[in-house]
Order: sequence, then structure tokens, then C-alpha cells
Amino acid sequence: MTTPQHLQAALSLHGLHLRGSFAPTTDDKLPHRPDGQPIASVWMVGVIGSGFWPYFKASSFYSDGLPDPLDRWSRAIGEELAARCGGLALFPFTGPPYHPFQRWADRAEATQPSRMMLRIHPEHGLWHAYRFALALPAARHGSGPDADHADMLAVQAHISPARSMQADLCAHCSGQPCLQACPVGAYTGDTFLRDACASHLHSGQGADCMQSGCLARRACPVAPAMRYTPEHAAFHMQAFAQRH
Ligand code: B12
Ligand code: SF4
Ligand code: SF4
Repeated sequence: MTTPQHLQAALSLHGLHLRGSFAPTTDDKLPHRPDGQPIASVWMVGVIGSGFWPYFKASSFYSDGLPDPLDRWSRAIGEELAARCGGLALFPFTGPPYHPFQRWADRAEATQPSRMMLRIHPEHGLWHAYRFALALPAARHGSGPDADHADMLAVQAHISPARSMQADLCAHCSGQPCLQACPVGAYTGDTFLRDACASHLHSGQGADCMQSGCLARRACPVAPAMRYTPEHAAFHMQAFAQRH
């Protein structure tokens, strides 16, 4: 399995999406492959909306009672696919130091920084995240990185618009409601006050955020149809609150 089409087919079995690819430079801070081969392309894999949720929920990881079920689910899928592709699986949650997934996202697709620091996408809004990346050497059997990228462009046509000049979504957002909606002002526009957020979640006042997801994130008018389901959002809020 070396083509993006095959990869997307394999990911679809888990409700995951091939988000885009890029040819790395030294600025992208990729680790070295254990076999010493240079990395020719990095393919980003993630979730869009709550489409993956029923697949994850049906997996044994969701209900085995062990810690970090979503990270373990991601690792199992990522490592299995990496082995099939002859690639190296890289995860957003291994660290610190962490791999710069948001930087890689901007290299691979039409994301841009938002006032909430999360990457915002013109079609998915704030309702997307990354589960792993596959770092691949130049393709074998005569094809090379150019062929990889030609294939990837074909797949991307079905995933997201080509990366092009995108308007700054937040600069054009009337009133920037995400910065007004948090009851404790945890999103200031250039930082996230993690402790203020966590204290609110642990108090009786935080039930709405805990049960239905971050009020600031839900205030964003971009791509409302992609908002996470309450059950999916509550899963992330609980994971965050348990750690902070
Ligand atoms: C550490 C971390 C946090 C810290 C932020 C501390 C900090 N100041 O960096 C905390 C624990 C606060 C956090 C919270 C959340 N996070 Co977080 N987090 C990360 C993580 C693991 C590492 C970030 C990092 O240091 N990267 C290293 C640097 C070198 O990489 P970079 O891309 O250049 O750095 C960027 C980030 O640091 C970012 N950043 C800085 N401060 C903050 C604060 C917040 C809240 C976020 C989201 C990002 C952020 O800006 C940097 C420049 O672009 C990334 C995964 C990753 N590997 O990137 C996820 C990640 C950034 N988080 C993510 C998310 C979704 C969240 C949450 C909103 C939801 C959740 N999963 O719980 C929460 C917010 C809680 C809430 N109230 O809703 C997503 C963002 C997806 C997107 N659309 O962009 C990521 C990419 C994980 C993923 N699997 O996709 N997070
Ligand atoms: S509410 Fe507006 S400013 Fe905030 S993240 Fe969404 S588009 Fe950007
Ligand atoms: S989860 Fe609630 S308290 Fe935390 S940043 Fe979002 S709105 Fe604020």
C-alpha cells in the first residue's frame, strides 16, 4: 500500500481522514528514520467533526478502562499503517518535546492560526484535530516523491481545497465571539489561561463546558455543522480536566 488512495481507504475503516502532505525541510524538525533513509513526504492524518467517534467508541480501547484510550487507538492504527507503508508514525501526544503538528498542518493544508490558537480551517472551522502523521521515504518501484505528491494532489481534491491564498478568517470575524464567550476569560487572543479554565471546570459552574464542550470554541461561527457531538466533546473535556 503506497498510494494516498489506498491509505485513505484504510483510514476510512476508522473514520479518519488523510488531511494533506508536504515535502519536509530542515525547518520542519522531522526526526530521523531509524533506517537512515531521508523522509520524502509527510502525510497528515486526523479527524474532521465527530465522524470518527462511532468507530473509536466501538473499539476495545474505548471500553478497556486503561488510561489514554484515544491516544492508544491512534497509536495502534498509525503504527500498523506505517508498517504497511514502510513509513514512520509520528504522534501529536508524544512529548515534551512535542512534534510541531500545528506547523505541519499549515504546511499540508488550508489551516491558519486562530484567535483561540487552535488551527482554523475554512471548511471544518475549529472542529478538527490530528491523530498521527506518516513520514515516508521516497517511494520504491521506480516512483519518487514527485509521484507521491501527484497522487496526493488527486486525493486532496476530495479532502480540502488546494492550499491557496486564504482570507484571514479571524480578522474578518465580526465581534470575535470566541474571546467573549468563556466565563473566566481563559482565551485572551494571544494566550490560553489553562489554570483559569481548569479551575472553572472543577467548580460547579463548569458543567456546561464539561457536558457539551468549550463555550468559547462553540461560539465560533465558522462551520457550525461540523461541531463535535456533546458526547465526543465531553470526552475531550473530561480528559483535559483529569490532567489539569
Ligand atoms: C501542549 C498542548 C496543549 C497545552 C497548551 C500549552 C501550550 N502553551 O502549548 C494545553 C494542555 C493547554 C492544551 C489544551 C488543548 N489542546 Co492542545 N496541544 C498541545 C500539544 C500536545 C503540544 C503543543 C506544542 O507545544 N507543540 C510544540 C510546538 C513547537 O509546536 P507548534 O505547532 O509550532 O506550536 C503551537 C502550539 O503550541 C500552539 N499553542 C500554544 N498555546 C496553545 C494553547 C492552546 C489551548 C492550544 C490548543 C494550542 C496552543 O501554538 C503554537 C504555535 O502555533 C499539541 C499537539 C502537538 N504536538 O502540536 C496539542 C494541540 C495543539 N491541542 C489541541 C487541542 C484541540 C486542544 C484543546 C482545545 C482540546 C483538547 N484536546 O483537550 C485543549 C484546550 C482546552 C479547552 N479548554 O478546550 C489540538 C489542536 C487542533 C487544531 N485544530 O489546531 C492539537 C494540535 C492536538 C491534536 N491532536 O490535534 N494543549
Ligand atoms: S470566533 Fe471568530 S475570531 Fe474566534 S476563532 Fe472563530 S473565526 Fe476566529
Ligand atoms: S472550557 Fe469553558 S472555562 Fe475552559 S476555556 Fe472553554 S469556555 Fe473557558
